Amino acid sequence: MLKDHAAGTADEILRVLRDSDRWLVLMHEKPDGDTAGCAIALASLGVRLGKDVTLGCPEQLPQRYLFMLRGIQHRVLDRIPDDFSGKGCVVISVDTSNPERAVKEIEKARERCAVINIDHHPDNTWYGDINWVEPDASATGEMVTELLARSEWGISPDEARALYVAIVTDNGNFSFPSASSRSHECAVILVEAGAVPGVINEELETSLSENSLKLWGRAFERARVFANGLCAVFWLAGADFQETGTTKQDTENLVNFLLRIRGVKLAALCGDTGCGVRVNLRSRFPLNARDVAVRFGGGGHALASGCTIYEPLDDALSALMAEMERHASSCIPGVK
Ligand SMILES: [Mn+2]
Repeated sequence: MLKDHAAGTADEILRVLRDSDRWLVLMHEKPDGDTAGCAIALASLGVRLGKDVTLGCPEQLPQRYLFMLRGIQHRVLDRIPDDFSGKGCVVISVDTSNPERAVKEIEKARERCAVINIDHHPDNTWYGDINWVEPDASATGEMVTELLARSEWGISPDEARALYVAIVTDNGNFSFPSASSRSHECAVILVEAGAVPGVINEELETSLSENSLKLWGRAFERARVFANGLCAVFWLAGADFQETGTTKQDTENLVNFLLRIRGVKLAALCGDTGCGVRVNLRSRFPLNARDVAVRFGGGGHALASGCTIYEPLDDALSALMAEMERHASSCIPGVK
């Protein structure tokens, strides 16, 4: 159940959706299951309501999530289309904490149409006309589930499937500390609306390619545990992607493996993208992945965050490891 304030915002969003004929539903860069599931569910709703819907993404949607589309077209957009303008046009941005992570020119789009921002990242910059931000939600998928459950339109089986994917991919199948009674309540709503957890799990967990496994093998071989066993890193160079025929999309969730090493509470994957080293960070309480990411201009959640370090890989790695060690010793005295 939504608290009063959130319920008011949700009702306002429903009103704008009802009154708008053209919807542009947007995912964030490096799309994950949460942003993809939420955006696909909303696009499906729009199609069901007879709206003119565009589902947009700053880059190609990973193979793993294509099964959610069910005939819905998605477009890679380098910026918000110029002709997306005027009364009846609404941009809906999901799971996207700031304009830099969105399709370009989302802020400019506000001059010509309404922008709705639905997100659960605590560092969301409130860049929309309507901002619904709930850091307690384990996924933006929970919020969209509550939004649709509250509407007169209900949730179709396809939308339920996409929202279930959004939730389970963001809260680790209800295993992360973020998973709450609310997460489970949303799951009940979605299963009753037609989501089949076993089938969804099979779709998600059998999408690995041989090439990505080979890429992961390279990272695993390089795993390094340090700071008295509290921290771990591994890395991938540009050549690793080329030689295995993979892209950075094949590294989603890879960093989580490091947290399975006994004693490790802070983990990082460094991937050389050719224009900076992309760092994925994960932590277990009391260590805080976001505290490390912000030192390099990044952000995210307390236990899952990221940043880009604009240095050669070796320099980026040593700066990162020093910062991780510093953070670990500040949280747990006697590390060094
Ligand atoms: Mn999310």
